[in-house]
Amino acid sequence: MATSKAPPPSPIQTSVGNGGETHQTTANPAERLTTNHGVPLSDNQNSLKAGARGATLLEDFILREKIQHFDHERIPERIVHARGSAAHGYFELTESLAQYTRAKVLTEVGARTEVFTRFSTVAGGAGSVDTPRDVRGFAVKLYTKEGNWDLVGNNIPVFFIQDAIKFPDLVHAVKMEADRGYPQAASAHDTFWDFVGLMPETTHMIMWAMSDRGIPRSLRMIEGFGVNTFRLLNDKDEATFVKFHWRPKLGAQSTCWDEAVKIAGADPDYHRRDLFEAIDEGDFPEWEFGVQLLSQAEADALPFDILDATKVIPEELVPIRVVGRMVLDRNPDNFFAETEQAAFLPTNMPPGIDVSEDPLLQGRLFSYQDTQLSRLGTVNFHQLPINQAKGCPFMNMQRDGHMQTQVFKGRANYEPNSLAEAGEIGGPREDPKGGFRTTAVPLEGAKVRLRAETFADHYSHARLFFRSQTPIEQAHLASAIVFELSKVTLDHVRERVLANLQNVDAELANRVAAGLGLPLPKASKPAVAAQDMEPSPALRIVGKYPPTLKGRAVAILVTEGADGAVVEAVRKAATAEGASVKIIAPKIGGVQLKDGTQLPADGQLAGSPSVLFDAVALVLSEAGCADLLNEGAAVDFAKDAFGHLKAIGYTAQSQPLLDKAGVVPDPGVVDLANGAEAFIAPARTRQWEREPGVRKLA
Ligand code: HDE
Repeated sequence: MATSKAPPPSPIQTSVGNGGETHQTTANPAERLTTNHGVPLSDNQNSLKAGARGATLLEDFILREKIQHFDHERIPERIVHARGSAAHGYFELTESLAQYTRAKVLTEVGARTEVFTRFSTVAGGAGSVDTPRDVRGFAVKLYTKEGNWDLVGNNIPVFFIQDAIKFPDLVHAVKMEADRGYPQAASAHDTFWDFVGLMPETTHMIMWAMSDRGIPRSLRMIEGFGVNTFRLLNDKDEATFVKFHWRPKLGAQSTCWDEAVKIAGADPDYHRRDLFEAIDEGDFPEWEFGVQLLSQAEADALPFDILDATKVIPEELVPIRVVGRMVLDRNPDNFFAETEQAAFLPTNMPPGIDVSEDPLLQGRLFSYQDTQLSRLGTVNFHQLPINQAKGCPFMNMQRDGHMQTQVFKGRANYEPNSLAEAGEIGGPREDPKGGFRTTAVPLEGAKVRLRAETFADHYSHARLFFRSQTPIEQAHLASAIVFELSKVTLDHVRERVLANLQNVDAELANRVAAGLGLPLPKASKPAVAAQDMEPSPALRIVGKYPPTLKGRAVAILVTEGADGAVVEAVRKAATAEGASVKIIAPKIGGVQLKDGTQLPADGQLAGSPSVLFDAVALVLSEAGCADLLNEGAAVDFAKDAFGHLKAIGYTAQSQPLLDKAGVVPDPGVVDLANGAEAFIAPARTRQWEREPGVRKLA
């Protein structure tokens, strides 16, 4: 039994007897509630009525103002990337790129630039869950000294389509189907795979999205990519092509599909909570910032077109130079004001950074500004605190419009003007040397609606990706396609995808067909036959992330009479390695340990399934374990931990629960009598070798 503590003192100080409630009042002008226009309120509990039991009066402007504000509290959610969470932090340059760019943010080594970074899913609405199979958005707003730089990327370095004109079709196809309004946040349905089958250019991105990268373990464990090719422009106006990369210190890590599905129910806010809590506890997520740089000649020598966003530049061909880092160290104060109102624009670039002719990027240059107008409702959205340039002033002759918050002085709202000559305010002027300049790209050719021939190869890079994966990842990828196509109801859609997959890799197509239990149709005819490229191990996740407990969560399941010394040993060892440790008990009040001391619980068993943790220790008493044998949540706790390839530490008294859950011995199932360290070693990673014994993969 939990010892009863006195409840914390109530903040409520006075009672005014309005129906028995109590509430705080104040006479201090600095503390008092007011209307939006500053009129102090005497009563925030009761509307104005004709008699205590009478109808409410229209006269009640206080009620009307409050309700009306509430009625308008929502703004349109983002059309894509609606669900997201964000944090503040800083970017620090560690190596100068002055040879390539004049952007101060990339040349001033050691300087810190404030950032606001928003992570998101793509397909679901703002209220959807955090763990669907989906691409993750990785949008960074850097408040540089020369204006905001928004690097609006994803956790996958390529995209589904080559030309922005297909974006509305792609998004319509993946979002909920138009007539039925479902499925929410899921690509496993007819219209998405219909689009995929008909648009072979999606194939490479499909490989990535169906790989484990589509189901990340944490937002702190995703890579980020600028995706589109950009240019850097130096003092001499010489241009260099550039690809931008973010690499998480914790390594890119994923969940298992079955786990991701269960997390969606157990904690729809899994990623959001993880990010918020980590930052709150001072465990700041960090990424390396890297660039791939290419001259025009180097780009021309590649066997693919760097303007095609469905292509990846393998690190083995053009190495990533790590030149900086980003640390997120502060949670937003207010979700709406900051995360929701943040407006990212790929057009936000300081002088020295420029776009390329990538037709996807070219479309993005229009779309984001346009979206912000519809979401935020005014051309003045750049004045919202989260969007305002912080590293430098912003000034021009743009005036007026909805929600103008600046009060300009003087008559000069046009440029050029000579009012300064008369002693009046003249206003800002151009800076031909320091201002933004566009790369002088030579133009040629006729005005056409055409896809470049250099964009025609849709399969070589998909093949490169698949063949670069470890066998474990290949099996996950094939199984994900089987899962998704099994949700498709139209035979011809499945067949078309199977026909295309053969151009990627015959073995992959065969495995998917076998997983579906369907014959393999004839291969489709590609516009250009796929080439074999040198596999790129850098494209894997498995084997790349560091074996560590940092950023990982460990649960210790306890019952009444559990051995406190074992609990303490596991807690100490895991905490020392950087894990966040939670005590899970049948009741939230905690348990009384064998030695009579009370152990408070962080979570109640039914609400804290093992899917929420990376490794679990079962420290049960004999009686406690016997009791849990009839508790489905406890059996699932052990069964899922095993099925999701997690390390399981156990005490001898906990063995019956392991037996009931079908947990069989392997190197990841550790008797805690061998010491907590023996459990920590396998807890640093997943037990991939266990997988063939627990699930059938394609
Ligand atoms: Fe976006 N995208 N996008 N996108 N995108 C939006 O802008 C668009 C693309 C990305 O956290 C929208 O403010 C077009 C690639 C992120 O607020 C919209 C095309 C990449 C975010 C839009 C693309 C992205 C968005 C919706 C094809 C990776 C969330 C809300 C040409 C490099 C930013 C908004 C945030 C958001 C348009 C393709 C990343 C509709 C037309 C490629 C991370 O304007």
